[in-house]
Amino acid sequence: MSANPAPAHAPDGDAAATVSVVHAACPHDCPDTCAIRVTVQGGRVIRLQGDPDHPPTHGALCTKVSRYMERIEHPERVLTPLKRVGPKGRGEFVPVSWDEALDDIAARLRAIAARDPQAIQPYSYAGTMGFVQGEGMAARFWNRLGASQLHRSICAEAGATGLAMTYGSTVGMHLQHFAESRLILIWGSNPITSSVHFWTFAQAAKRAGAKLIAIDPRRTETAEKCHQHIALRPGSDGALALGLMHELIVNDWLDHDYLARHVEGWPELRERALQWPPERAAQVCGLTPDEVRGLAQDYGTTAPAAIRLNYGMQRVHGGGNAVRLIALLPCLVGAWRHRAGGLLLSASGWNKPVRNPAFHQPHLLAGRRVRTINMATIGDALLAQPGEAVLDGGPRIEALVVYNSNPVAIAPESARVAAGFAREDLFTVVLEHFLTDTADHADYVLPATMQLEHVDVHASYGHTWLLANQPSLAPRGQARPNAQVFRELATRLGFDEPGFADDDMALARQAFGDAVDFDRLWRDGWVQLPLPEAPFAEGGFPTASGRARACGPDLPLPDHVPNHECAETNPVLAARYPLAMISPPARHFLNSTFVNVASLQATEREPVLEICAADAAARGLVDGGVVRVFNDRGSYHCVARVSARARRGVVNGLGVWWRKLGLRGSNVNELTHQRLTDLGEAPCFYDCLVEVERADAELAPQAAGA
Ligand SMILES: Nc1nc2c(c(=O)[nH]1)N[C@H]1C(S)=C(S)[C@@H](COP(=O)(O)OP(=O)(O)OC[C@H]3O[C@@H](n4cnc5c(=O)[nH]c(N)nc54)[C@H](O)[C@@H]3O)O[C@H]1N2
Ligand SMILES: Nc1nc2c(c(=O)[nH]1)N[C@H]1C(S)=C(S)[C@@H](COP(=O)(O)OP(=O)(O)OC[C@H]3O[C@@H](n4cnc5c(=O)[nH]c(N)nc54)[C@H](O)[C@@H]3O)O[C@H]1N2
Ligand code: SF4
Ligand SMILES: [Mo]
Repeated sequence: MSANPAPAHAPDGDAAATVSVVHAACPHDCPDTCAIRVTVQGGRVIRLQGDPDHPPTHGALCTKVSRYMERIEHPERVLTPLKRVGPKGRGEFVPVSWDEALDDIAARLRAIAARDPQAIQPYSYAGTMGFVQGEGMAARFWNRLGASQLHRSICAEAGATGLAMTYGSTVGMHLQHFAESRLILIWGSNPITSSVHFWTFAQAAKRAGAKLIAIDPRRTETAEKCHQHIALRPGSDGALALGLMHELIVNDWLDHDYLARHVEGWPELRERALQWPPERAAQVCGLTPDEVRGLAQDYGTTAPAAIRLNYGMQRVHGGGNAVRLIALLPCLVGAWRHRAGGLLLSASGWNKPVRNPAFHQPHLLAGRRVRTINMATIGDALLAQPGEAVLDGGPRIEALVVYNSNPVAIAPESARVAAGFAREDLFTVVLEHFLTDTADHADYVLPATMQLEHVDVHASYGHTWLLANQPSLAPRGQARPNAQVFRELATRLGFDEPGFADDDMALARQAFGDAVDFDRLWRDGWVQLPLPEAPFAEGGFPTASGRARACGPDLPLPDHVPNHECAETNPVLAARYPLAMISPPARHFLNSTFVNVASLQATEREPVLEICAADAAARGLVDGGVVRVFNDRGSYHCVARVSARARRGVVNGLGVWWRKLGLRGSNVNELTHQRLTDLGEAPCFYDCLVEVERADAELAPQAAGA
């Protein structure tokens, strides 16, 4: 069974001279989902560029993906199946054949499934966002097996849940219309790092005279290029939104007609907001009352005003409520009336109607109700005994199959995650490109293809185009697409339903429903979804009532919810660990992807903790010195950067390094915890108290990576 059509040109005969251009899509977990043009000659990629015709991409790829060939041709890429020979976590393997690996894996899974298939746990996220190599064949396999489900909460669930409660779906403004906004609040987002194509539109607006304001505890690359930076405390965004509403009300900067016709629960929300004068909001946020007033004035008196909200602000206890409050701001001022006004957190709801609901073949579950494990608490789940709530009434986890994710590095409280992965009685399979921290714990590592080597189709959570990814290279070594691996396991387990015979092209064809002309998508590389320009100019939110929702009989009013770890909720802890730590992405990594690409690692140099001069001086820390960052969960060694990027009382531990490439085999998630957000049961990476001390004597910086 062949998974891929032949790549554009194999290196034989005439083809060696032929130059062809192939449509690809960037697979990474990034709102920009760029269209890529791959120029191939003689089986080799001679050029990789952003598609100049695709409006969001406009010909440019970010620094990371411009280096894609370094990742594809990386000397440490896994090219054969590997079987563990050393202790878990040590990364000691021997090569084995695909048949040996798959036969053994199938036998082990069959034996566990005979007792209870729910003891088998898939663990995957958005290493690739492709529909085919994501859950395309995998979900069918898990459904048929009756394996445990996974709540894919690691990134966006608090915000997405809050947004959908407010608007009815994860929908918002169109990316390209930000270019026409007069005011842009860049809220909990660092687009120069994480969404550089949005930044291009924001800069166009800036050149045309728009004011840009960053709302972010960290003085990011983006914040320093905005006209103003509001450096609030992590987890205080809900309070800021309420303070802004207070000012919009008392100054009557409201669109009464919009509120009356298109918002449910406005009288109740108004009452709550009136309890939040700027002084109160400022106190919670660590700002001055004038900063709150000034921001409200800008927002209340400039049209069209747009908010680029992003997921950085919802990785705290109150992240869901904060998104609900912020999402209501454009309704107060009627910003939705203009196509360049409103808010964008996620655009993924726009493509929901064209996704094929039968794609994952839920009928294969055949009525079985299976338990769900939250990926945010995988550490606890792996260490739990039956009966503990984290196992959702199911059995102990006996087998784990990881693909498109690196949980040992990226999941919170990584000491617990690593301890779980180290369990001798756990059978672990990891589909990967590299020996990541997670793969080091596997019983089998299976070599996966990269984006230029396989078929896929993509949608975006930052824009409204669908993209095709045609293969342009033959797989390196013995690498196989994820979908092919699950198909072959299905065959070995005797799953003979027709869905398991679909090859990758068939899967690509099925991912979207009939509303999408697949042949056109495949030929052109991308198609735009037909959508209204100013979607909520006349209300029409995808809620039951068509109105945006502040509250209702089934929906309590949103409120400021303080962090799990802060002086307000836990003064004893805050006395011992007085610094709030956030861990936003380093610019040249994408989560833990690219950390092992030499040129990008060289740019980031070493794992760092940004700390302001006053907090550093109080602890005798010097710029460039090694520090120990710690709390009751563990210690993390990194290099101090005494920097104005950090505000007083907040330290920035840029993520997410591979543990084994860090200074002492740990990364920033050594310090984060597994408690969850108010909505969506998501992790609280940026809700974390720590203390810092010098550790130069313990470890010199030169020892990094040794
Ligand atoms: N280069 C690069 N690009 C990426 C990623 C990456 O790792 N590297 N990750 C990708 C992924 S998975 C995602 S989900 C998106 C994320 O997209 P964004 O959320 O836009 O990405 P970040 O750059 O993490 O920006 C989050 C910002 O929120 C700030 N922040 C932290 N806590 C708070 C808070 O409580 N309130 C407010 N207002 N701000 C806060 C951080 O300082 C940071 O600057 O980016 C994607 N793009
Ligand atoms: N402290 C802290 N922790 C965080 C965050 C943070 O800001 N701070 N961010 C969080 C967020 S927003 C997210 S989304 C998560 C992300 O966490 P993950 O989804 O685990 O993302 P990555 O770390 O990029 O790991 C993806 C892995 O998938 C692999 N991969 C890519 N493509 C393929 C493929 O086609 N096949 C196979 N088999 N493998 C593939 C890559 O090699 C890589 O190792 O991390 C979270 N963790
Ligand atoms: S990571 Fe984001 S910005 Fe970079 S190429 Fe991919 S989609 Fe574009
Ligand atoms: Mo994410």
